[in-house]
Amino acid sequence: MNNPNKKRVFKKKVQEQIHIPELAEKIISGNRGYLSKGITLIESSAAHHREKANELMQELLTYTGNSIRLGITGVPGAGKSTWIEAFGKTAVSKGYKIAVLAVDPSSTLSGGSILGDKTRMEFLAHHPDVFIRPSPSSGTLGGVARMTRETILLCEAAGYDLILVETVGVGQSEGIVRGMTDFFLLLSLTGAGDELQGMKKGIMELVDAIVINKADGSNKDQAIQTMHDYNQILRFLTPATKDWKPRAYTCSALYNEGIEEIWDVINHFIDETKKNGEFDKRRSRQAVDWMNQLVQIRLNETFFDREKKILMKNLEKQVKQNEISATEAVDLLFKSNV
Ligand SMILES: Nc1nc2c(ncn2[C@@H]2O[C@H](COP(=O)(O)OP(=O)(O)OP(=O)(O)O)[C@@H](O)[C@H]2O)c(=O)[nH]1
Ligand SMILES: [Mg+2]
Repeated sequence: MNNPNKKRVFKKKVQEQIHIPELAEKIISGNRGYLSKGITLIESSAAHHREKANELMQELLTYTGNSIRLGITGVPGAGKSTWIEAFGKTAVSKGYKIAVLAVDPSSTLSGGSILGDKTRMEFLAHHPDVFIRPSPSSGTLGGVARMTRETILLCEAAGYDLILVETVGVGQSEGIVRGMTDFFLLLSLTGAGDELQGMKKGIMELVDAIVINKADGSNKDQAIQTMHDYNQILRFLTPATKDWKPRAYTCSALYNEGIEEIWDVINHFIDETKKNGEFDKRRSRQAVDWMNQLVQIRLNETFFDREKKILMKNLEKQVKQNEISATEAVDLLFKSNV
């Protein structure tokens, strides 16, 4: 007779018995199933899985780094997924193996993932040289950032040499994706006049190129005008990458126009920055920044256990009501051994 409990115990055992060197070997050999397993391990919040995940990252470290990491941002509906489909098609035809990842801030709230959707990426979704992984759907944005960074490394170890990371341009997530990519692209639309006024200067100083999408049909002339407007503004901003002047371009992701031009721009950027050392400098800087952020995360995790969090909430109330000073509250927090 089937005993469901027995089944459950068995499944649990299998999960516990992750043999990291074997998993690493399978990932390096390019096995997609094992790559997915590795990513699932990385996305697990269980403490013993964290240890295993760290072990896996260590095993794979020497196989990582050998890719172009490309970040793409833009408002919802700008055409990011359609653009990735068109750009990815070009990349695949040139022999690249590509991984498409997403950082979706809303997924941490809703538990669902709207990005990295395969419906707009029909061609890529069915191509053997393409690996698509939607945004992790749990945890804080910081947690999602960690998972995505580690997923990039896993994909590189599996032989993917072009990594695309998509994010909605609605705030913090752009900075996070900029911090893990070599080239950062803003996909924009025409009629962005208001946007240009108050803009969003912050985001324009993060980008290496701006692409006005949907430059087709009756929208084409306006797209060209918008491109000129953006170019005017870009001239006065601090570039994100030393010795690189970000420019605006137009394209139609839907009709596959202007994609090759952007391909050339990105390649030119990679060549130039590799030559002048900025490519490696950025990667090193990102690794050190990342280490610092991990220290913060680890400090937070180890310091703030459940009891400390409760104490913190109580102390916050007391500070708010002026019953104790902020300094006194911090003192109590550090002295307490709850
Ligand atoms: N005319 C035209 N329509 C486009 C173009 N690119 C995308 N679209 C359309 O714009 C809509 C949104 O495209 P998506 O690729 O889903 O946009 P997105 O930025 O990924 O959207 P979110 O994932 O929701 O943030 C779809 O209906 C596309 O068909 C283009 O170049 N020209
Ligand atoms: Mg999309």
